[in-house]
Amino acid sequence: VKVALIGVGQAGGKIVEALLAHQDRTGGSFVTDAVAVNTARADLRGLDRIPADRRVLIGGSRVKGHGAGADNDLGAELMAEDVDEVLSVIDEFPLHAVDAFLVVAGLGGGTGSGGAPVLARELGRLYAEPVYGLGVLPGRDEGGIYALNAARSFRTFVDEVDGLLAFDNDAWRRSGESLGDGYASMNEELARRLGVLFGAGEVDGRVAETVVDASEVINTLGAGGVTSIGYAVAPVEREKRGLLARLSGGDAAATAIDEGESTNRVVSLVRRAALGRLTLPCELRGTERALVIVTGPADAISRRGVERARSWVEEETGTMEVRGGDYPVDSDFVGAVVVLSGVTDVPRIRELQATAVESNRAADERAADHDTALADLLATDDELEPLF
Ligand SMILES: Nc1nc2c(ncn2[C@@H]2O[C@H](COP(=O)(O)OP(=O)(O)OP(=O)(O)O)[C@@H](O)[C@H]2O)c(=O)[nH]1
Ligand SMILES: [Mg+2]
Repeated sequence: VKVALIGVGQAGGKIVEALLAHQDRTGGSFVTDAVAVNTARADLRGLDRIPADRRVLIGGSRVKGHGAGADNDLGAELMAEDVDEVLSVIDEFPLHAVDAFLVVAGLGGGTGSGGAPVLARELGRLYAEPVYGLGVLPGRDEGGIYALNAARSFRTFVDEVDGLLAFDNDAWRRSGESLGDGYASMNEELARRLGVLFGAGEVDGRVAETVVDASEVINTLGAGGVTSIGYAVAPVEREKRGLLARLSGGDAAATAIDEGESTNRVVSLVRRAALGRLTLPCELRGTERALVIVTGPADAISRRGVERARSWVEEETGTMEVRGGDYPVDSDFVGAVVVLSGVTDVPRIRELQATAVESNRAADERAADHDTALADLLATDDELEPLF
């Protein structure tokens, strides 16, 4: 699946660059183009892979390149005012090569949180290609304003895209790491998962029926709703295989053993991917659609394993709509990606929405208290005449 990436805000830009770095490292080709949009000039300068003519400063006449300061109403306004500048850069993309757009943003701040849903709406209006979102949820320790921003942005963003991929910083935080180091490794983990998801369906020259194609990815993501992704890897043990083949003395016996082994390996990898840490932790039950992608050297991907894993995912999720296939690559490991789309049992989203509602109520209360306190502090108009 060829995607055009648009990062909005600082997190958006950094994650887009992490995807570009991942693609360079793995020799992939799923990113057709990449743009970064920000209200902060310094954040745009801090990027290093996205070329200067693909960095768009918005809101310059109002916030002078200093950012939206975690005000996502402002972020949305600035994007709406300057969206034509963003669209004119996107218009230069080789669109015939683009299967989908991916709008990436951290939802806790101002620029990405407010701007990403506005941009997604415009893209959806103008282009026939699906528009996906990638929304990053703030950590619990980031505080009330970030939770409130994320909760409001999330519910808006999900309505404006054909599918919202979610990543929860809170679930991926590691203690003892500086925030910067933490983000770098989190962005890499995310890139690895998206690399398999979008890289699948880009396999040239191999048209085996079992290879995942772009339409399977799009049909899984593309009917709206929230998507979470699981991932697991295991090394391929070539020496052991060679030894077994020698000991058993015959090719047929060796193949039989290998097939059983690799079937089990694929099934257990897929289970680990689905039951381990997801990009957005959620219950498997209640998922609307799923996609199982097994990647690695073609001879190590057991077809029977993929089929069994698919049935297992069907049982666990309770949906019949489980697609699956291989994504052959040259590597010394086998990996499994499980895409869960249309997930509904997500404790973290429920919690964010509740926190946001509560902090809204508390803010109203505080504002009222503050008005009373200020009135108390100052003498009244009868006691002291104001200047004008
Ligand atoms: N996963 C990940 N999350 C990040 C990263 N940088 C920031 N975040 C998260 O994204 C949220 C939004 O932060 P920014 O992207 O800096 O905000 P912004 O969109 O630039 O908005 P303003 O600075 O308020 O204009 C933060 O609350 C963090 O939770 C990153 O590199 N990776
Ligand atoms: Mg910023």
